[in-house]
Amino acid sequence: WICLSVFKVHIDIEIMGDAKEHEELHKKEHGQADSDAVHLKPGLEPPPRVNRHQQKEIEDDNPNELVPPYLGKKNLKPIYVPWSDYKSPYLKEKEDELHESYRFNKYLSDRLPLNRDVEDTRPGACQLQRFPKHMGTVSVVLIYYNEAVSVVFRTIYSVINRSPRRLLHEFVLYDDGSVWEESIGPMEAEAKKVTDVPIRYVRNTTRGGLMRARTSAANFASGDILIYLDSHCEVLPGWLEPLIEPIFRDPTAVTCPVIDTIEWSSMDLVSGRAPMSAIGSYNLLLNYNWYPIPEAEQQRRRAEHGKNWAISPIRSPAMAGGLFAINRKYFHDLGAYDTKMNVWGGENTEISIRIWTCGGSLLFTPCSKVGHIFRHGYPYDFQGDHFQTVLFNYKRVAKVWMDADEEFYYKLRPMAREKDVGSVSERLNLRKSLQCKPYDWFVNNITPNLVLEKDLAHYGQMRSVYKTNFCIDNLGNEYKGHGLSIGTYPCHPADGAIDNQFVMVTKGGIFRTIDRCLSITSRNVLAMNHCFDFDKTSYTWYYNVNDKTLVHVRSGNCLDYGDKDMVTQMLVLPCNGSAKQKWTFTYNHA
Ligand code: LR7
Ligand code: MN
Repeated sequence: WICLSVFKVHIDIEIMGDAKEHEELHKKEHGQADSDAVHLKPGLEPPPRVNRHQQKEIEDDNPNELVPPYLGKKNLKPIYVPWSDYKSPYLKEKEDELHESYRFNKYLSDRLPLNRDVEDTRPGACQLQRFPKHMGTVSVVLIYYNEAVSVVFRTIYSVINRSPRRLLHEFVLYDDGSVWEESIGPMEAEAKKVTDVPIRYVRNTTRGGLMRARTSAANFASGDILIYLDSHCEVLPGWLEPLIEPIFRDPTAVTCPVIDTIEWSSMDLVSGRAPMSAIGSYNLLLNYNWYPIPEAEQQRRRAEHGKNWAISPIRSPAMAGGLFAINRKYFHDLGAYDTKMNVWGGENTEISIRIWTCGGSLLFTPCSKVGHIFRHGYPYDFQGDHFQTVLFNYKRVAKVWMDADEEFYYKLRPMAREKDVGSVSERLNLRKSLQCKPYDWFVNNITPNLVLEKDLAHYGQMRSVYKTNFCIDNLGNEYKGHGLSIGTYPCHPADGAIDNQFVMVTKGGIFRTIDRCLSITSRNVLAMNHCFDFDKTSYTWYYNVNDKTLVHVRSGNCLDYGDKDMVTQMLVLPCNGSAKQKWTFTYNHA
């Protein structure tokens, strides 16, 4: 089959068998034809899924051959952005100006080689692994909106240079209707000189948001496995084989690489923002976060993987969202994405719950690492208020997937209750037809951090009687680690986002924030812990509605305000009846 790339000019591209379906879907979603730059030619037979490189190798191969991971090419002659002035003196003003729009150092990116080397920072044992030589072929799918072309192509070059050719089927480059014009034509012409991996370029005329873009882009792919990457990544040596091996063994496995940080300012690749000792999950407000690997999961890995257990795949409740590999057919069977979600956010939670409850599994693969530019803000608008757009998507997740916990979510996020999010019947039907397990199963078996007694006795903001304008507040420490202290802060307006001040006392005596359980240290300091795998001997509390004290049951002591206005640490002290030890909650249930 012929593979053509598309510049901004009109060129016919031959796409796979489901072109018609794709067009239909697109019309339904956008009420118009797909794109003016791409002219679809429906009704063609799908191409054979084995590329000719693979074909040739299969012919002269021992089919059972095991091979080491491909570590890639190094010290290549640098390739630069064709129109770049990378040799001219560095202009600080230019750098600042571009940073303003792109929210990362685009000026520097445009001057750095597109095919730069990166170190293999994986554990040493990763290089000793052996993989089946043929595990199917991969379509690398990049969607983007207002992205700097230099980072898109640095992503592409990194994949080309660090993946064995036999496994690469194509790139799908899907421009989600960018309004900043930077032509990819000359870049693509350069890339063609060093690779024959097809680059399928598709340009949507209107912005669909990342859920619709990823769903639509998948219809242009024909490899066995889809690998989604954000359009500002660089893969590390040996990234591909460990990422796709679990899918080769089980097509319902979905895998995520370990994510390294490409710093937005220096463009340096730094190991370990999301350490390989983490799982992904989300908190009670559905925000994604990293958590330590539960002890039970470590035991499973030790039992199943022997001496190399430390580099074995980790079962993770959720994915961050942008970087993952999935069998292409499985992606479609599983219902792609909820295409009624908008712009950004929530799709990661949705697909994660769907994977687990509908019979699949989600794995983090420690030997596969990919760098990602954590930008310094967003280079695009959220088609409305950022918070409200994300809330819309989250509520759709709650309505479709969370059963009775939908109500619990509204308790914590009252603003979501009245929000109109349109019909979710299509997604509910999907859930039914896939015979997915209940949300409770997910909570009890997959997400240790969400296991929680849902009967709340007292919750909302916890206000001091001693200083009535001050509330208990996690001071943003919640996401910083384990055992961190919690303090007080001026109370936020109750009808706003009070996330940092939301606390609960359950009927069983658990005192917690949105994401952490509260206990006391040996020095009687109130501290935040992950709600699993921690010493639970000192975590039971009792709120006395009559004298308004919060009593730490084992010691019999009371939570005390302390002596400053705004405290960053709180103690439990012998109860003394003073106003410093009196508190009120927004809501109390008998
Ligand atoms: O309207 C849009 N159309 C798009 O095509 C908005 C975005 N996009 C593209 C965009 O160009 C990018 O390639 O979608 C991709 C993701 O957008 P980012 O890079 O602005 O998102 P992010 O990296 O800040 O956000 C993370 O969470 C999102 C939740 O919806 C997505 O799942 C992102 O893919 C996800 N990124 C990662 O998981 C990378 C690692 C994060 C960590 C740790
Ligand atoms: Mn990103």
